[in-house]
Amino acid sequence: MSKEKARTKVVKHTGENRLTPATLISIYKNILSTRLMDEKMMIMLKQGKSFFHIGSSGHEAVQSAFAYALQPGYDWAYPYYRDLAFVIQYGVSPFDIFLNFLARVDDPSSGGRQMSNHYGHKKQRIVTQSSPTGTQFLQATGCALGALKEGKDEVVYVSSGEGTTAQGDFHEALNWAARDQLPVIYVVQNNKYAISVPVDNELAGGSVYNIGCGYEGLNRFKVDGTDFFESYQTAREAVELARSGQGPSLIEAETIRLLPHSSSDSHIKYRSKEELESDQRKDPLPRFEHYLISHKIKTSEELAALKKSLKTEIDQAAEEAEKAGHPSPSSVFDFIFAPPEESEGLSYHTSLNQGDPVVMVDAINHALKEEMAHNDKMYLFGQDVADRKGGVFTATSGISTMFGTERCFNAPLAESSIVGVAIGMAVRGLKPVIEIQFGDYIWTAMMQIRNELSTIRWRSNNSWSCPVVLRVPVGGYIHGGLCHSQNIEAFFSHIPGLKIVYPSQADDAKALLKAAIRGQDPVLFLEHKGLYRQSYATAPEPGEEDLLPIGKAVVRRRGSDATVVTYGALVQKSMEAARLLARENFQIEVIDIRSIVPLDIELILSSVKKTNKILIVHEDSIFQGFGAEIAAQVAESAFEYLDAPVQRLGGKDVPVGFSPLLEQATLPQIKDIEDKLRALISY
Ligand SMILES: Cc1ncc(C[n+]2csc(CCOP(=O)(O)OP(=O)(O)O)c2C)c(N)n1
Ligand SMILES: [Mg+2]
Repeated sequence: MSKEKARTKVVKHTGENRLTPATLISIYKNILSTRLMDEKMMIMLKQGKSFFHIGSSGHEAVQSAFAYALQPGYDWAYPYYRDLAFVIQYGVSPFDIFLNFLARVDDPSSGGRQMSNHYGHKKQRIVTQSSPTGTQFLQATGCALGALKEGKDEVVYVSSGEGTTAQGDFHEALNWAARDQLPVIYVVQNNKYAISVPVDNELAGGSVYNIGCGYEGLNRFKVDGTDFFESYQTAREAVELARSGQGPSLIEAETIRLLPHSSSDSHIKYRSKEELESDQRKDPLPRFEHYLISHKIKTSEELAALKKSLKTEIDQAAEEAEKAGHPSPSSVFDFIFAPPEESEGLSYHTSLNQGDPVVMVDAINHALKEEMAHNDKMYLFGQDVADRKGGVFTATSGISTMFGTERCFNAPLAESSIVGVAIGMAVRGLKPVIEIQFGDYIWTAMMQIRNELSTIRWRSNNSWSCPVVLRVPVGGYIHGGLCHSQNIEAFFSHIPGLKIVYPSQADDAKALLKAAIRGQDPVLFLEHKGLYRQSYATAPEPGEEDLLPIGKAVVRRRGSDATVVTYGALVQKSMEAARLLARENFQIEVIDIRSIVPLDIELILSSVKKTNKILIVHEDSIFQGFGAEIAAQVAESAFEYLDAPVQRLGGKDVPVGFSPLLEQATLPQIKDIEDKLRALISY
């Protein structure tokens, strides 16, 4: 289909459907079960059995319609917290929902780790959902991109409320999906409120359907989401379009929110009695009942009997779930990273092969090329990464030419898109290795990194993993000013579930990047721009199977008078300071930690126990810099061995200026290290 021919329509119910009476009854049971479960959970909440609930009541028709139009376990689903009717129609049992509600260990969503209503089910292909509104859109888009790359005709469903369409991630997702004509369906359930904020206060023009109009190639539908038949007609059309390669669809489904936003909300504060009454008249449940009776599929007596038996079933499911076990407190540490069995088969080398000398950026380029050849599930994308540019630093030069633009391609200029799409590809078993062009611009992707990427394994209790590698050029000393000089490791080191590597030499860069790519965890791989072509960061090139373990520091220079712990661009400067001091017979030990997370604290402590003095040196500004963590751990674990207070040297707590004089005044210099060391030794 040409992009110009994308469908746009306000759907009108034709009154026709080809569904059998048995199917209609099963749909009715789904809608009714959802309603009964909402009621049951609100009662259990009042009994103090759980802590939170978000109701689906009023949204059931459109949710049931889309779940019915898709193939559970084949198609992929990113349902939002209000999607109970969707998930049970998609094959999750009421018992499993109650396990989630009660935070029990067998809850298939998260084993009691995430709040209720955060759905996930590996077998049904319901991908673990987190709490930020909007992040799911880009991940669903990435999952759809993955389907396309793998040549599968799978469709991806993703949903949210209307308020969430004000988020940038929503618009970024529409842009990418329309650009690549991806098989993804965005179902926006418009219940007119985002908690208390009305839709016309949320969106310019107040219409989700209209707001999608600028994305060429996007099919758009507007339906009455309280009408099952209208919703189902649209769902079938959107699924058919996606499955047959005719592009993504945006559906605005008008729904009603019969309950307050959540169990923590009281909507009588901001909604009128008249409005609430008018919503009741659109309730999909009695409307569906009326349909079944008027079409002589069921009598009202039969429906009453059905309701009674379903209520018993729901009550029993809840009771059974109450008997289930709780997660054990000691399990909190499980699945921050991949369990050891997932990393089996990786063999690490601590002494690397010695090939020809290579500069760091070429070592990285070679690692990427070798790994692209090694793993055909690997995809490489970012801004400007494709040839002929091959990356603004040439790290990806030649790769799209060698492996095709199917596997190495330019992403839109949107960091959240790059990370979100990579997450969606990774959960389905692909290996995205992405480039964020400058660390200074990673911040728009922070939500995807902090609340999604790094939590997926833990929050799904090991059901899902997300081994994305993010390559990020960082650092200063290159006259880059405020926004091309930043160091970012301290911010990210605070996030459990994310490994961080920061090499100082070409050989380490290659062998560590290869280990990151072959591993099963998300890795933030920091590359210092100033080291890319530095002669002192050049090293003999390691071989194709040389992998260095992440989390192992190295002693770059042995000494007995003091230990310098450092990384990145400060390794060479510290080595230089040590060399100058050696002329005065001071012997400085220099440790290059190479990985920020995990931190090789053992090597640091063993050195401090020998030298009894420590200086931590980094380029990033000093206040809350990563050195603070090292200092604290050394003070805690080696206090008795210290002959002087733990010392730190870092960048000044100011932005990096463009003028060489300002830059020099801000970033640590060799002389600064030398002075600090001299003072430390003579303490
Ligand atoms: C990024 C982010 N900001 C704020 C919140 C808090 N929050 C949760 S739901 C919600 C309202 C969402 O409204 P809408 O998208 O219309 O969905 P609805 O709940 O009405 O179905 C808000 C503000 C959040 N979870 N994530
Ligand atoms: Mg809403």
